[in-house]
Amino acid sequence: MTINYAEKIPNNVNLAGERTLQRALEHWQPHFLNWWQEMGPSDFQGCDVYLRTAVSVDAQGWANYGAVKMPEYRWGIFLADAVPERSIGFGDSIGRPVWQQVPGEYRSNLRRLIVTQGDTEPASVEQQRLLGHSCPSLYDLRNLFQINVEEGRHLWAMVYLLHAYFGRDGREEAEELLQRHSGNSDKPRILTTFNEPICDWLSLFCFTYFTDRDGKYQLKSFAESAFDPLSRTCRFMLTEEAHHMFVGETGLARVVKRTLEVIKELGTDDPAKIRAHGAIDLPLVQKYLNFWCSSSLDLFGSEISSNAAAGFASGMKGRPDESTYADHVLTDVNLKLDTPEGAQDVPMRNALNEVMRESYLKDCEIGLKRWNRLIERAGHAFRLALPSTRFRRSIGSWVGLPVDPQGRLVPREEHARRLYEWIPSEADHAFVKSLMRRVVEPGKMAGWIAPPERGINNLPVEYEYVRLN
Ligand code: BYC
Ligand code: FE
Ligand code: FE
Repeated sequence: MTINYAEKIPNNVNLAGERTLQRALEHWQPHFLNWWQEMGPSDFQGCDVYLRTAVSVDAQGWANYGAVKMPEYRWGIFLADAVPERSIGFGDSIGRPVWQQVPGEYRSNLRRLIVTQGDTEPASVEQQRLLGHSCPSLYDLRNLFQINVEEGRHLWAMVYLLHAYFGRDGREEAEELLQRHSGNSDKPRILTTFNEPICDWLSLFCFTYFTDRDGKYQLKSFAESAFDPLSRTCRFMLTEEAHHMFVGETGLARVVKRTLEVIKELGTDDPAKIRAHGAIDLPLVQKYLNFWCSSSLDLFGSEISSNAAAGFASGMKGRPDESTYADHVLTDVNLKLDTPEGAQDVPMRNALNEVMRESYLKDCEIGLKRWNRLIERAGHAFRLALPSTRFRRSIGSWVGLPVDPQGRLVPREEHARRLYEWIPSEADHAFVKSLMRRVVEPGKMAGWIAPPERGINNLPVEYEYVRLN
């Protein structure tokens, strides 16, 4: 399945064979490019960036590396190969053939899911728009831009589905995806996390660690979908997602590593002294983890959700890795949920957001183990941890309750007084921001972060990944 790059819109869906659709997408394309210029990375648009571009959707062929100016990146429409005779894997219609068109009764729900997914992609690019100015190295700058162009392509993926399968409503939604903006008070992005500012690289690493990982889980659940074009699109998107989470995990590891070096150099882990030396103390890293993890936990929706039940019943949205479960119908099973009112038995289909959140959290633990191993090897007792799922929730049964990061209910007054022991205060943000000075000499790193273990695509770390001209 080689991608056709000869056309205006690179694709592997035989777009040339569907003239009306092709014209509609070619009409949307300049709107996207305008959005990229206005809301995408500020500056750097004329620089050569060492980017990877998909050349085919199979495992061997997809990554092609080379110097590209971002506005010339070949955004397009790439679906993973169809699975022959694929049938629905779960829910009420299990075993029936998957859908190549959208069944009328599911149209509005499916459109809502695709629009919500699509909305997050450009939102993240908007959130990260100014970070290039304060990059800790050219290597990091290149990674930021790689993520940004791929999130732009993920928007293309959802816009293709809207245009190809949802008629006029779909085309209108595609326009609106470029009109809502992250943090805009009139037209914000749909999900809260995507309206949070990302003003520094520590936030970027937390975002790509926690929030892109929500992307991984949501995409996995869509990869199971009975709507086959959605499944195929998401299967290919998942191959791109791995790098985004890699940037988060290794970015945080490098911050921890550098801090440990400074602790050793100074012979103290006193946060004030670490900060005075221009590094980020570990308790501050913990506050950032608390903030972005709790925000990302909301992205799974309420623990008890009729939307989740309807999505599963119909076949629209499965569980990530559905085939690893024994029961794919879930009509007579309950899940015991921990609510502020005590344990509650909930029909499993209604509790699937929580099931997903639990598997997500297990995946989140992996990085924590690695970072803590670095700390342990350096001989320190400090450990980083994930906050409790009850902490700082804006969605679900723990909404607004005064809970500490360990999950204990505390008096409201204490919660208000201690909140900024748990998440970054204004002063913490200001401190981290003060460290964010641009370092662009090839191979050089800012003082708050250790160099990566290796460069991109077997190139040395010193390679000039972005040519600033
Ligand atoms: N903020 O039944 P409920 C990614 C709304 S990340 C604001 O509890 P449901 C990426 C919800 O929309 C992956 N609103 O939840 C990462 C609903 O509103 P309506 C993004 C929220 O529907 C980094 C109401 O509350 N993909 O790809 O079962 C960089 C009640 O909903 C939030 C998706 O999200 C929130 N956090 O599940 C780039 C997949 N949470 O409809 C990219 C598509 C809930 O009643 N979306 N609400 O007005 C979905 O599958 C579902 O919409 C959700 C919510 C999982 C988000
Ligand atoms: Fe994405
Ligand atoms: Fe991503």
